[in-house]
Amino acid sequence: MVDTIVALSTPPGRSAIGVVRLSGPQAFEIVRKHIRKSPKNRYALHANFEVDEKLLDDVIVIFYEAPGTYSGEDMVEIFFHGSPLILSTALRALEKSGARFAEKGEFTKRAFLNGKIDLTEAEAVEKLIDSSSLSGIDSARKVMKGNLKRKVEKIREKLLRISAEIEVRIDYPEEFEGEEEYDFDLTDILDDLEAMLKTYDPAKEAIDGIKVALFGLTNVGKSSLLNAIVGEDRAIVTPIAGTTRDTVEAEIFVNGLKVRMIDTAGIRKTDDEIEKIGVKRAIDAVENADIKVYVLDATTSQIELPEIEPDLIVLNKTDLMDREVENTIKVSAKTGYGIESLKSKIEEMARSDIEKLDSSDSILIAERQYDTVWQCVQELKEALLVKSKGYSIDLISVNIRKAIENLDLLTGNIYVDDLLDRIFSNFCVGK
Ligand SMILES: Nc1nc2c(ncn2[C@@H]2O[C@H](COP(=O)(O)OP(=O)(O)O)[C@@H](O)[C@H]2O)c(=O)[nH]1
Ligand SMILES: [Mg+2]
Repeated sequence: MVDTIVALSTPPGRSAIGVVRLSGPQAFEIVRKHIRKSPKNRYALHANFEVDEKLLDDVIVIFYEAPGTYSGEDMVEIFFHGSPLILSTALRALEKSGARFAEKGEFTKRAFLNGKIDLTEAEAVEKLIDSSSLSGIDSARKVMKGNLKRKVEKIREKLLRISAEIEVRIDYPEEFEGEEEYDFDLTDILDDLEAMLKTYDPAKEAIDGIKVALFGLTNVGKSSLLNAIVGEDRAIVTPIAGTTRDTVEAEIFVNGLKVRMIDTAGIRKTDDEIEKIGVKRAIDAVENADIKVYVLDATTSQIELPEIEPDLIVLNKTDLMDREVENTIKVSAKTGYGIESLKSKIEEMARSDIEKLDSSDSILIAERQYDTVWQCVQELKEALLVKSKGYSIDLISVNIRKAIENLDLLTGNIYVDDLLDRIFSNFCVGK
């Protein structure tokens, strides 16, 4: 029999209230060992919670009857006063009465296993909680409501029909003798999938925050600029070239948008072993950044442009020398001049990316989702290539089947336990 799980669903520590959740076939029975009230579906009941027939706390309890619940099982939520001692005593008592402590994400995992939600929706629950901006929450909510799932189901149906047509020709070639080669069109499907892929980067920015890397030659003032932007001394600043060895990261919020500022080692040729590693890390960090900001020193006679193409160029130390360089934002890390315009510019660039999400309905919000859709696209392109070369339809059928398989992996129509463990281990306990 399926066991009944219990967990604290609010963060540990003192709080106004602490919510304990149970899910499983014995949830009602277990709770009724501590609460002398009959369950009433979806009613907030005021009750005494007893342990060993002694009052522990007066609580609000809600019983949710299966199957119309989050997990698809009988569930109970008990609202205690937020004392860590009351909560740990209650949890231990519920365990003694037959519940098992839940693993991370186990309530949501059960929702998936009971067919209440698919994998994309499960992933959206976590992203919604973790999201660093309201746009991220919007994107996650769309996925949580099943928008991605429904789109994928439609595409899958179309591919299944094509696959079936091909299979029947493979199995009964005599029926189709004299007829023309089977023709099929993947344009719409590929367009839809490619559009989906394009949503991933902005969605990641909206959910995790925008990564902005400062890069440039040594001593141009990158570390000073980071400090000026975040408003505290995070990175070490000295007049000595090559001070910054490792990347330094600091978070700020610009009008509700999380920006992860990354300071990097100055990029130059060096024999210093430590600095060499720093330069490599710098290049990696810049390549991985959503917005690459190249910092120039206004006092140096030659203005060198970098190998990595920047999204934004900043001219620093303009307090020492005011000069005009095309397409740059003038700043001074020392006086603070131009720092606010730089922040606004970064915000504007990030928003123009993220705003694309408003008009998209099928958004990919997890790397795993991106990977499966990407794989599906590769299979379909391969199918088209095989078709254009006039090879036998047997070969095409393999690619189409693999494409369908990737969509099944995306929604969790097919899955392996390992994958579920990986997905749900990122969740909070009690979700
Ligand atoms: N006058 C002036 N000096 C600056 C400015 N930004 C940085 N510096 C100085 O330039 C030197 C190198 O700065 P640092 O931030 O360590 O440069 P990094 O190597 O690019 O990280 C330090 O002595 C800073 O005080 C600025 O805007 N104006
Ligand atoms: Mg530095």
